[in-house]
Amino acid sequence: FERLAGKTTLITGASAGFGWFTALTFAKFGSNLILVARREEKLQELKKKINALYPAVDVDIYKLDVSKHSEIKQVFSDILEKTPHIDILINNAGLAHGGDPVSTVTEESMDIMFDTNVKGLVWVTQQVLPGMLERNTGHIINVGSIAGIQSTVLGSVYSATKHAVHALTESLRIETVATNVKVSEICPGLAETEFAIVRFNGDKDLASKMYKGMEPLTGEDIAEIIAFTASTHPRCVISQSVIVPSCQANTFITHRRG
Ligand code: NDP
Ligand code: 8X3
Repeated sequence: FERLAGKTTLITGASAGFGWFTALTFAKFGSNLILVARREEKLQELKKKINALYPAVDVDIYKLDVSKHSEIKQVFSDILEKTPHIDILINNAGLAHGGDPVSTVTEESMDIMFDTNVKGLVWVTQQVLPGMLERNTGHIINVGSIAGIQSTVLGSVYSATKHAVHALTESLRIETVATNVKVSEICPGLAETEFAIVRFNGDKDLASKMYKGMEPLTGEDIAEIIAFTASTHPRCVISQSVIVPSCQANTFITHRRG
């Protein structure tokens, strides 16, 4: 992962789960960091941890709700004024809100998921991509999902948002093909983070049932894949990776004990 040293990486959704562990992994290999999420206190905790473990790494944190376009414009004017050169953008912030079918999904759930997972990703990309194109170098890594390949049982609209992430990632790769900007998509399967707790509105018992009788992926597993994706030779792009726990064959088939 030595190609990460001295780079500047912006991670959305760094206050928990994949984003948190990706920040720690990138810091370990010497990348400076810009970390954004809504929970500033969690970002402060992470910054403190990274400062203690890797004192040579610069860490800036910004409170940002990526579902709010005007907030993105405001916060990025500060980010880009301080750090105009961002090498790697990891569009990771995202969530599932409930698990309702198409027939009953609410307007609130639709808006939260599309505004965060799809629109937020586009608005953040619009802030960072122009600089990358101007410098003719950079890497955008979008966190999609296995649900963006095959819809999940509980995830009608969530799956739709992750299918949209896939489509946008492909479009972005087409749009940047004549440049040295790389575009990658990471599609994890079942991973135990705060994801299920958020999906089930804080119900930890319901959340833990998602992983009953199986060993899910961890935030560290996905962080390692993202770091590897960001570390390949400039001529080499990992366009899409699907990462599942060894007991998960695809979206539908997971082997569980008992
Ligand atoms: P977590 O819930 O652990 O982390 C989600 C992160 O996204 C948090 O840091 C949260 O920060 C941030 N976030 C959510 N909404 C917003 C918002 N509006 N603005 C800014 N940040 C936001 O989940 P994961 O780490 O598992 O999820 C990360 C990504 O991986 C998501 O895109 C998810 O869809 C995807 N994914 C997850 C899988 C899983 O099984 N866990 C599988 C496949 C994909 P805060 O609340 O502080 O804003
Ligand atoms: C999340 C995948 O299967 O947990 O992106 O809904 S799943």
